[in-house]
Amino acid sequence: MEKTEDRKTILSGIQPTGGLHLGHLTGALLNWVKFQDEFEAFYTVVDLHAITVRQNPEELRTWTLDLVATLIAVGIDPEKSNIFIQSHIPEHTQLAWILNCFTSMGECSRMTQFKDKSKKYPDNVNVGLFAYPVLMAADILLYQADLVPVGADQKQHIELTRDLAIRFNNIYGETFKVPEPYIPKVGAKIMNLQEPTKKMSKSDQNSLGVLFLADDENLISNKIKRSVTDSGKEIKFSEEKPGISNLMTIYHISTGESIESIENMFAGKGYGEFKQKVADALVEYLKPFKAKYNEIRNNQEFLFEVICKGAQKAKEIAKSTLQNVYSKIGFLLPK
Ligand code: ATP
Ligand code: LTN
Repeated sequence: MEKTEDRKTILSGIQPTGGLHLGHLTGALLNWVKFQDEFEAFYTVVDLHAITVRQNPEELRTWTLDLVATLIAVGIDPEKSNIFIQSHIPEHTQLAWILNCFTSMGECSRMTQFKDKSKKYPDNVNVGLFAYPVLMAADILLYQADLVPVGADQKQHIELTRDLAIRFNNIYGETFKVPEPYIPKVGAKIMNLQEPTKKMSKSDQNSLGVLFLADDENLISNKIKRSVTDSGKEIKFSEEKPGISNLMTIYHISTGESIESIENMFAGKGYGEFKQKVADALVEYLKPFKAKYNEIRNNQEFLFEVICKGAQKAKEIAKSTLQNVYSKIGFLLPK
């Protein structure tokens, strides 16, 4: 699909660091699908980001292809969107280096994700982990993205991206589009079922709290039934009830029922009955995704075609932005 002047650009990324969970779907991927008709879409599997935490090479390769298949299975259409692998486009690291030189140590030190991950992996607090948000800024600014759909935890990184774009533009003249985040109203932060004040995260030690898209029906039901709920017995959406509110969000996503109508439907009913209904609804909701995933994942040739085509289009735009940046910085361009 050709880029036309009036079509805006959307870009987002996701790490190939394991199976996806429900939070990835609601916080990010459903919006990737939603916007692919209206925007020129670039969706990248950020393998360079993934290695800020130690990865097993075979696993990383497998997860990368799993993730491409997942993106297509949830509804990202490779005929409409450019799906590509970050490391296939060296311009990402090239621009990241330049942006590193415009980012202060203080800015990176303040990033919540850096602080959290440094605590989680104290033996591997590497420079890549520190500079992670600058690489993310490069991912976004290379494509002159207008909109970046992400979950709530990424807001701070997009703010840094905006600051870097504005800073660079102020010094060298208009070079980068200043992007806007898109954070959904519902589902931007799905909570861990066992610790509902913590976001669901694929790297959690206790997988009982995480609803993986690949979990089978029994496992999904079990995890929901064993989820931690709050004191009291009302099905009500409120800050004091993080466990029940999280399950209500999941029910809303699975059925389309509004939060208000869920409260009415389950007035006077107990937690046990509600959990059963949430489990049934989620199992039903995920069924078509599972069937499609299995079909696509087995067609490796198709997956490679998709990422080669995606990389071609991405390369064109990335190259042109980087050339412009090189020239503005004062690098001598080869003849
Ligand atoms: P980690 O495994 O360290 O938790 P991650 O899953 O947050 O990493 P990514 O896989 O790159 O990292 O996340 C992809 C997208 O999914 C991002 O836009 C992120 O904001 C969103 N996301 C991740 N977890 C959740 C969640 N629990 N609820 C809503 N959105 C989420
Ligand atoms: N840091 C993001 C993943 C990511 C991303 C991006 C998201 C890397 N590059 C560019 C949006 C745009 C995360 O979810 N952990």
